[in-house]
Amino acid sequence: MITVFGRDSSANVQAVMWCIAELGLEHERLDVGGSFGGTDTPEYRAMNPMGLVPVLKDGETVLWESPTIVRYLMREYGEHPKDPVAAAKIEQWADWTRAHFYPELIPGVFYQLFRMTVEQRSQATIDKSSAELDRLGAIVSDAITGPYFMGDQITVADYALGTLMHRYFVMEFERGDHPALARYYEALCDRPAFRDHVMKDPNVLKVAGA
Ligand SMILES: N[C@@H](CCC(=O)N[C@@H](CS)C(=O)NCC(=O)O)C(=O)O
Repeated sequence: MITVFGRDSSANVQAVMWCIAELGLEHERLDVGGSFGGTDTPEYRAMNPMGLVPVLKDGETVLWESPTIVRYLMREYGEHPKDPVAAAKIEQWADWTRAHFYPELIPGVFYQLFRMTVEQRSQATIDKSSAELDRLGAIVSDAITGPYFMGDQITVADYALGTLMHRYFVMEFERGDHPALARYYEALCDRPAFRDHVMKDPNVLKVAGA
């Protein structure tokens, strides 16, 4: 039995839950983190020294860092290439997403619009990240072979980028015009597992005064 520790409003938890649902794995998810708390206990810190969500427990195996969890699940229960070159071609885009797209979208735009009051907000930060997301959007648009990132199959690159697409498209900010990204998001929205686990209302995370 798989247990996921993490509130379902977290994009990192959502990536793991989407993967579990796509793979049809039996599981339970426990509300931990955010307003639920539970991450400061010695027991939780023994599982994840960072005290963050998600944590995955699969039998005796305990893992944290959502991209690592997704890779583990795909290798153990799904389809992830055994060929090192084929695997690297997919993983480089998953890593690119975390290294480049995520910091601009989440700290650069989402934190500004949802986690800060209007007074704390820096429009200059949002504008800088929006411009960078436009540049990155053009780069990744050329890489998406469709309907999913790497073609017909959902891969670890989708769990990285696809999860972010929901916030990218529902947040109100200056998005560049990237039809390939819009088509990609539409294809994901047709998947029940994506709808159930990723298409959550981010407004629940809005602080008062945001
Ligand atoms: N790199 C980590 C980041 C984990 C992370 O920052 N989790 C956030 C939620 S998205 C968290 O635990 N925040 C504190 C909390 O929810 O209590 C991962 O991908 O798993």
